[in-house]
Amino acid sequence: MSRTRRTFLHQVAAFGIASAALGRRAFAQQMTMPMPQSSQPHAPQKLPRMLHNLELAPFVDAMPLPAVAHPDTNGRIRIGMHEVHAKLHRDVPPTRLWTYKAIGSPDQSGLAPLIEARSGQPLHVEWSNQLPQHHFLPVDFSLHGCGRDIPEVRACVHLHGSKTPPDSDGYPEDWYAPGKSRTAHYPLQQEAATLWYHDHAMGLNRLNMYAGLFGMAILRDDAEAALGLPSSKYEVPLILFDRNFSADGQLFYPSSGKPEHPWVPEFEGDAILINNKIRPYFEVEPRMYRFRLLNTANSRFFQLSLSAGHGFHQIGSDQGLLSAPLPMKHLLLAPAERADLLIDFSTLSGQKLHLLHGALPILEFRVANISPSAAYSIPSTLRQIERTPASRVARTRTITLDEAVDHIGNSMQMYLDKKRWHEPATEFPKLGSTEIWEFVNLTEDVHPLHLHMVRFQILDRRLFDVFAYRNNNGLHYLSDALPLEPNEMGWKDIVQCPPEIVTRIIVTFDGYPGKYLYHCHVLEHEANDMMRPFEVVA
Ligand SMILES: [Cu+2]
Repeated sequence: MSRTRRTFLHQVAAFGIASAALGRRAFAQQMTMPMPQSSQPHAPQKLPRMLHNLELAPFVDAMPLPAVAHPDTNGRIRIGMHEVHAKLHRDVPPTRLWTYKAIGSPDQSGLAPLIEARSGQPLHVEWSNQLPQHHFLPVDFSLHGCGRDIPEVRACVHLHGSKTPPDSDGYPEDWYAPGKSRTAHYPLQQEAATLWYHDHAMGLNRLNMYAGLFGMAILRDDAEAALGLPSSKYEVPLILFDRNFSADGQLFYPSSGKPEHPWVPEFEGDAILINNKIRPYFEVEPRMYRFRLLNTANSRFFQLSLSAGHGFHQIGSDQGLLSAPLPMKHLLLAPAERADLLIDFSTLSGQKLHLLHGALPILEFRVANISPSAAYSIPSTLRQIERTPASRVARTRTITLDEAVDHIGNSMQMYLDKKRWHEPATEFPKLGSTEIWEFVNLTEDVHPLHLHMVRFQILDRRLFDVFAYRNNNGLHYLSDALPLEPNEMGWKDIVQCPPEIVTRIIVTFDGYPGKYLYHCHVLEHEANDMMRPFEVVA
């Protein structure tokens, strides 16, 4: 049994069922901060001298906030993709990044603008690719859709969590080269939620996003505004991710050591960044705040808590508000997941509070030494969330999550339903119909699966007999349905699928007909080849 596998089992025993749904690598990531050497399953790679991020002084940089991009009176915004050099820590030289910024903006922070939008008000974004002609991270030309016969730098933008017609959704093959732009039309006929935008170019997006091509978009509606939640400067985006740096402060992305196939199955960086600063501080007043959390890491799951056992309330997840606030002490945030939190600093005048990932403080809240603001009472209910009834289900699809390994167990490729991206679509849900999709995880990883265009509800998870399934003896369950985490009961667009478990979601294909996709949001998995088309048919 591998060390990480044992770690997983010990953790399951220690944390009980709440943590059993997390899986092997999520646990491994909580337990260790691996250096990039550990991510190289093949020949040793010649490493540059690395920056030891954990030796950098923490909390020396103020956490910046993204510039806000409001649409003009016609609902239009123009955003370019640019290379910048940004200071990510006081003691680290400027780092080359690729970022989005409003066209004409002198912003060199590398922090993409926060798009503010209204439910039901169409948004039109011109996305302009003004990136260099060559990539500065190790492109794997052997991945399909990634050959040497096409431009080396390609981009396309997906507004994650949006219900968007297919021609504006950022289909991975709809990429365009530097010097070109596209205007996407987002009807935004959906409820308030924390959305985000990021690159989705075929075979490249794990590198483009590692380079910095992501940003947050907040969709608001009247129902949410009527709740009187903390707003303006008391509502704060927290965009979390991890990176590795070479000693000169440049991004380091590991390689397998095989020049013809540098892809790695996943890896974690030892530097944790929030809003583009390594372990920053943030000054707050002694009062209630609302934080919009987003995990934009390639592979890392964040296990978050506050220091000194301080609690918080989760009020929203991927697709907007929960039905009621949940008092919590720990939050697991998979890649691409969002969490909307309320944190009360009103009893902490003059004190410090830390946001932790595992045992590591990653953000220092400095509470002003002033009298607390008037008490804020959290609304007891947030919105009605009707559970989608099983009677509405037109069909159930069973989809396996698969991994191919070489003779010594190195991951070579991952699949959905044993098929690759370029094979023809096999899922054709009818527009407006409701289906159950059950994900049978035959791998050792947790896969955060994402469906484009739709929101869904998580139904349940059950342990199953992997050995019997592999030997064509059918699906034999080894447990009853495991209880969902209470914060999984809202509308979602990411579902964590742990190993050796069947995870079921119920989804209504409301929206638009056409070609979409679903994929694992561990970006290395997605690139090779855990991504499949599906087509909504009218
Ligand atoms: Cu995955």
